[in-house]
Amino acid sequence: MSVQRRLFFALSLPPKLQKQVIKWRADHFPVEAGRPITAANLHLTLAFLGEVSEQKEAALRSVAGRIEAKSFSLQIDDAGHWPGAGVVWLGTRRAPRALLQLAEVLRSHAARNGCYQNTLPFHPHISLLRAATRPVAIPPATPNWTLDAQEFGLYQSLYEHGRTRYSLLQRWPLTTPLALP
Ligand code: 3AM
Repeated sequence: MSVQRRLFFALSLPPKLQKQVIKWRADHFPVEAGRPITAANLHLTLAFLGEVSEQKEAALRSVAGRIEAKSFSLQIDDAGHWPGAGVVWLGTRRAPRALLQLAEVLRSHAARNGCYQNTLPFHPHISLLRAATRPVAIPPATPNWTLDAQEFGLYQSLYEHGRTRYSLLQRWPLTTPLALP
């Protein structure tokens, strides 16, 4: 049987933004609110693929390499709590069209390759806390940071020594929109 890897497409956060997010989280949530996601694991999922065979992974990498999607800037200006999923997250009030298109194309290729896609609408978010199933106060004033997305990546989710680690396998550039004269 071929080896299967747990994969997803995502945007990463630059180190400066990781630090801002970690500080904001530490300043606004008590330790009992949930399990914090480590700085290096912070990401914005575009499409979750699940357990994928080598052949399927190769097909999805090939598809990803042919995507011509535009780079974009995302305002991180929203936050929320999904008690059912136990997730506290940061997100955006105005998802750029280029982000929605990129997620849509990745999700539809994933579905075509047999990777089940959640039927819930895509809600771009950066998970901050997991196992946050009890009520959590979300700060009324959310930050206003910018994530400049110039590339997207394929990540492997690994569970090692009792911890989840996300490993970047490959990244692809997003094209820079032409400047208007
Ligand atoms: O961006 P977040 O942290 O919400 O929740 C998992 C994480 O997303 C999600 O994939 C990302 C990397 O692990 N994930 C895990 N299992 C999933 C599933 N069965 C899933 N998303 C959809 N369906």
